[in-house]
Order: sequence, then structure tokens, then C-alpha cells
Amino acid sequence: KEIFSVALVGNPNSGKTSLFNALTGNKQSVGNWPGVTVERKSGRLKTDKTIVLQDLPGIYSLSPYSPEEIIARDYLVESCPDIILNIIDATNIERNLYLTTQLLEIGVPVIVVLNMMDVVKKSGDRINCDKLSYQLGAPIIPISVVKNEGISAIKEKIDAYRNKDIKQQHLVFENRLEAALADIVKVVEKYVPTPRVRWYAVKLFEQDEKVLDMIKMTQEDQAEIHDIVDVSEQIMDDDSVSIMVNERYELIDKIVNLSVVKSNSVSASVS
Ligand code: GDP
Ligand code: K
Ligand code: MG
Repeated sequence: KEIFSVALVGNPNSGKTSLFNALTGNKQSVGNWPGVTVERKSGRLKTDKTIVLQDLPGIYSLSPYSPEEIIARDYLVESCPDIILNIIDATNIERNLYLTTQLLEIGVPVIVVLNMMDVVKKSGDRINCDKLSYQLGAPIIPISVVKNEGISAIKEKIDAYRNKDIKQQHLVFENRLEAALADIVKVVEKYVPTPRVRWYAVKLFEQDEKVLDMIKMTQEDQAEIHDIVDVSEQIMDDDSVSIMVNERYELIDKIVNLSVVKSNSVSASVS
């Protein structure tokens, strides 16, 4: 394939535009406020013109509630970049990982970039990147865009991924939720591309209106999914969206406990 497309995805103020500029040589405006990038912008890598980087709007989630989330998720699920470069503000790892748990479900290989490591180092917190990588099932590249540290490792990892057929694994939730998702997969798999079936199953579990409208399912299949969701909500005694949110935070809590050592002092924050 001639052109290799890399989507830069992350929370607002995680440093997406700063990294985009560093990798492409562009001069998009950078600022410590949200919403600078409301549309996606693309640029070619300075060091390799066959790699196209898309700077997507900053988002906290792939829910359908804001224009930014809709732009980002439509691009990721429908245009299917070759790689997702998920940039994380390492000083705010719990909050940033919420989006990561969702990106891992799209079926596109994810490379996680931990930005703001200069601030983390000053705070005295320690992040074990090997453990974090193992827990997430994705490579972790620690960087600081402002100190120009770690940037070249990103290109190396993209090149390594470009030459391999990577099948991205997703995180595994508790048994009752996984059982419901497996049942939804059986119904929906005939309507959607195979690599994206996990993403669609999760969105159907959440009864996401946009996804329900988009997949033209038979009445019978719609009713079956509705039943699966109903039963789960009764068993787990919560609404399906909350079940999913809680599961994500429980996993994040475990992952962070295993891979981040906080210093005793109050950690510095750039936000
Ligand atoms: P975006 O909203 O994700 O596009 O983030 P920006 O690139 O606009 O950056 C948000 C703020 O974080 C700006 O003030 C940047 O200068 C700052 N920033 C970006 N990368 C780093 C970094 O590695 N370390 C520190 N300390 N600040 C950074
Ligand atoms: K910003
Ligand atoms: Mg930006």
C-alpha cells in the first residue's frame, strides 16, 4: 500500500497538535485550552511522505454526544486508519485511559504515546511502561513533545507495525457482560466488518441510536439484541450505559494500580 494513514487521537490538551506539528513540520495552533482542533487536519510525516497523519479533535469518549466525538468516531470506524496513535497526558492517566479502553475495541492497531513525561518526572510519579503495555495489550512510547524526547521512537514503532499484520486485542470485562457481548456478536456479525464486530457489539449493548440507525438489522435481530440488553440490565441491576462506564473504570483502576507508582507529594499538573 502506497499511503499509510495514522490517526492521532486523544483527550483535549493531551498534546495532539504539538505532536502533529513535531512529526509533520506543520504549524497548527497549539494552546492550553480545549477545542482548538474542531475539524481534522492531515499532514505528511517530515521523515516519510508515505505516512499521512490525521490530527483529530480532542475527545474524552467515543459516545455520540458532541460534534467532536462524532467526527472522531465516524472517521475511525468508517475510514479506518491503518494505525491509531493514542496520545495520553501522562499526568492524567486515569482519565485519559477511558478513551483508550474504547479505541482498543475498534479493531485498528493502537500505539499509545504517553506525553508530558517531563511533568511526570518532576512530580516523582513513576509509570512502569512495560506493565502498562502488557495490561493494555498495546505498545507504550513515553515522550515529551516540549523537550523533544522520544519522538523518533514513534516513527520506528509505526514502521514496525506497517510491516506486520497486527490484530489488536481488546480489554476483557467481567463474565456477565462478556457473555452478553458474545450473544450480541452472534446477531450482529453478519451486518458489520469482522475486525469491527467488538465495537459494534459494545455500541449495541449501549443501545447507541446512531449505530442502531446505521445498521439495517431485521426487526427480529433488533428485538433479540433488545432482549439481551434487557436481561443484562436486570441481572446487573443498572442501565446498560452505566454498566459499561463502570466496567471501564474498574479495569482502569486495576491497570493503574499495577503500573503507576504515585509519589507522596501532590503531583504537578499542567491542566
Ligand atoms: P491538543 O489539545 O491535544 O492538541 O494539545 P496541544 O498540542 O494544543 O497542547 C496543549 C498544551 O500542552 C499546550 O500548552 C502545549 O504546549 C502543552 N504540551 C504539549 N506537550 C507537552 C509536553 O510534552 N510537556 C509539557 N509540559 N507540556 C506540553
Ligand atoms: K489544546
Ligand atoms: Mg489540538
